[in-house]
Amino acid sequence: MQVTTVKTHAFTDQRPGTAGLRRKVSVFRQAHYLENFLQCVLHEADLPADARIVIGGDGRFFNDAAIRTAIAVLAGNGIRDIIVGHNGLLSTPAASHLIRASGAAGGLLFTASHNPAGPEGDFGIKYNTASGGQAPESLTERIHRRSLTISEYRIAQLPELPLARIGQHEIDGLRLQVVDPVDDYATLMQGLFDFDRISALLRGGRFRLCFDAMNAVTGPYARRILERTLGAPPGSVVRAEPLADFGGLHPDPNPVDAADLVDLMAGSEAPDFAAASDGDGDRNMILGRGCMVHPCDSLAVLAALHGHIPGYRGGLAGVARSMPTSRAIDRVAAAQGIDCHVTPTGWRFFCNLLEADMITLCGEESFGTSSSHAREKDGLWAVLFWLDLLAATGESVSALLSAHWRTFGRDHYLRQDYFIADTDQAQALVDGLSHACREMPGAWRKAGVRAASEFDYTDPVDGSQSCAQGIEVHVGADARIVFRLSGTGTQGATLRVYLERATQDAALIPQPSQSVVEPLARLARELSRIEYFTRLTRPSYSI
Ligand code: G16
Repeated sequence: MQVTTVKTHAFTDQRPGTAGLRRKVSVFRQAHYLENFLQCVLHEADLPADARIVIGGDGRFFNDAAIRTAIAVLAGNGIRDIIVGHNGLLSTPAASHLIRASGAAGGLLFTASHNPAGPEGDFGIKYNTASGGQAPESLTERIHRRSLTISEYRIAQLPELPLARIGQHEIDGLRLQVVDPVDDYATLMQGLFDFDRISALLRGGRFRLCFDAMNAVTGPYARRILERTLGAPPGSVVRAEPLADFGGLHPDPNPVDAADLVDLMAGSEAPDFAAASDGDGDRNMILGRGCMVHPCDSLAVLAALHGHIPGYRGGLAGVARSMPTSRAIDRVAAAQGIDCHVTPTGWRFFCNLLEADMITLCGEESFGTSSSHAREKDGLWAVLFWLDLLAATGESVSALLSAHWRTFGRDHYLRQDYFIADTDQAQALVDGLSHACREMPGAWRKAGVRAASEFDYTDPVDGSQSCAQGIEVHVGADARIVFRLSGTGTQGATLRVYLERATQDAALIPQPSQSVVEPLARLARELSRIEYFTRLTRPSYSI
């Protein structure tokens, strides 16, 4: 194998965010950009010479070219054992599982999740460690530091790689295994859920479901598992073909980007159950006839009813949520006498807790839920969990949700996003809030502000610290506002304002969350002076 050392120059913008490095495709296509980053990952990941690496992506534009480049850089650095998904496809949870199941030293996942795809869209890369989970912050920071000084990388000259041919290929000293992306993942799901019970529900003909794969990676997974294995009628999975531009969609399963699914479930022809997933298959949105299950509630319901599910009958070691996620799960944990850990936003913060067996279920407001079966969030897993619950209880989605609220109360919840073109303005706004924390309870007592603080996290497993992870403002006895800047965008900044009010009041529980939290939204605008800093008078997006 011929290996070349290529002289390069450093890029200053290769600091990974909440979930890997995400940039415009045009940025990734600059000469040396991807190779540099990969070389820095390989330097810092400190892999053994015989390391096996798993590679896959969500199929978006540039996926194929990036994977070929990655294999060449890996081979150039002496890595000769590579597993790659057929045609470069692997959902994020399936890749996480494959890394663990194959004893790989790590994995490269090419995805920008729900961000738009295509030549003008976004691209991304994540490095996952042998645990199957995303690189911890300490490692991504080292990768970033190295990216600022890199001067050369090593790359192998390889013939055309047979990514479309499943099987084991020996190429000039490189062992390349091209695998079906669904096989191992489907077996994993079969071990967790009662497939006979779900199948009886779906095959009966009376129960109808619609799964929207949004032209992204989950199509082949959902078709195989829901239709071919479990017997949902063909056509139950829609937009099932992964497309390089996701068909122009923004594959983010939420009520704005999947509004047509919400409309379908509100109409007279609504099926019994609907769900959607995102670009790389780690997010989920669950809907019943006439209702959407907010992801914060979904996590709480799954935790409360886990005893119905074969894979979780042994009980939960504990649960976790990210700080901005509603506190619905906290009350379930308290009732079950288990710990509820609160982490910064970013799935990677759950990984140490999962590895240490401190938690079994975890989730986030950003439509992500998962368990100890993988080290990433898992969209289809959440769908199967819900279907198994429906099959076990014979109840509808809305009946399970209402019963949950009656038992535990409800957390009305809304997230408002402000797209701010000028990142300095966004930072100034957040800095202003953070400086004002100490005085806030005194200055805003009449408005009900009880406490305000910046969220700092100490990982209970390795003691690592992550500071300034958002600002939490407690209002009255039962409400909370959280402010933080998104770490997944590729342009400008996005201020996220999370509004939450918990209630046990039977009259308030069924009200729309939007109206219940509106006073908090007003207070959030006043506290943060959004209009002063950004001239924005209303959120760009509310979900
Ligand atoms: C990623 C992370 C999640 C996080 C979400 C939103 O999800 O894995 O942990 O909650 O981004 O992050 P932010 O608020 O910083 O934009 P995904 O599905 O995009 O990989």
